[in-house]
Formats: sequence, structure tokens, C-alpha cells
Amino acid sequence: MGEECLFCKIFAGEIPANVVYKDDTVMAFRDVRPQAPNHILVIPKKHIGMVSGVDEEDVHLLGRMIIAAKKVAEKLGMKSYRLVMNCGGDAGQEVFHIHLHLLGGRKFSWPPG
Ligand code: DGP
Repeated sequence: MGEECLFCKIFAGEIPANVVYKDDTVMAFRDVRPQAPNHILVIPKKHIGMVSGVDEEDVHLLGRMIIAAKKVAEKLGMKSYRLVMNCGGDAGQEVFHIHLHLLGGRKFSWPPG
């Protein structure tokens, strides 16, 4: 665990969050600055700072994150949604513990800005 990591603390329950899913390895909670009517963050328990830091051993974990996102989307009645992972500051990453944005409840444009 990254001792000063915000998302490690949220996973551990040390900082409150609006949790919509949790199991032994991944957790999903509502983003505090929602960019859509439904904006959920899916995080792994394991501290990995950036997508560029994932390894072969993380293959299963990354799959678990997508399965969790799918379950949450179903639970919230979302039939169409966007999954986003920002890697690095220029891509918009602010919290350096990998997370999958699950966004839905409105129409999105493509390409993104
Ligand atoms: P990114 O920019 O990809 O690193 O996304 C980080 C997201 O995390 C951003 O949309 C806002 C959200 N966020 C930051 N701090 C908190 C917090 O304390 N609680 C929750 N629920 N979300 C947070």
C-alpha cells in the first residue's frame, strides 16, 4: 500500500466514499467531481501508480476491474457507457493509483477533447 495514497486509503475505509461495489481485490465508488450523471471509479486494492506500471502479473487484476465495471453498469441500469483510464499528467491523470472511470447517463462525443 502506498502510505500517502488517497485511493489506498479509500480502499482501506480510512477515507469515506460512496461505494457501489467491493470485493477482495477491487472496489468501485462514485467520483467526487462527476463528469456524467453516473461517474464511478473502479480501483484495485493493489497500489499501482499508473497504467504504464502494470505487469504481466496484473493481467487477472485488470480483468477484474473491467468485470466490476460491467457489474456496476448493470446494477445502475446503464446500457451504454464509456470506460477511461488516464495515464500520466498530459492525459489528465491526477490521482496516481490506477483507476478505471465508468461514465454513463449521457451522450458522449468522439474523439475526446
Ligand atoms: P484522474 O484525473 O484520471 O486521475 O481521475 C481522478 C478522479 O478522482 C477525478 O475525477 C476526481 C476523483 N477524486 C479525487 N479525489 C477524490 C476523493 O477523495 N474521493 C472521490 N470519490 N473521488 C476523488
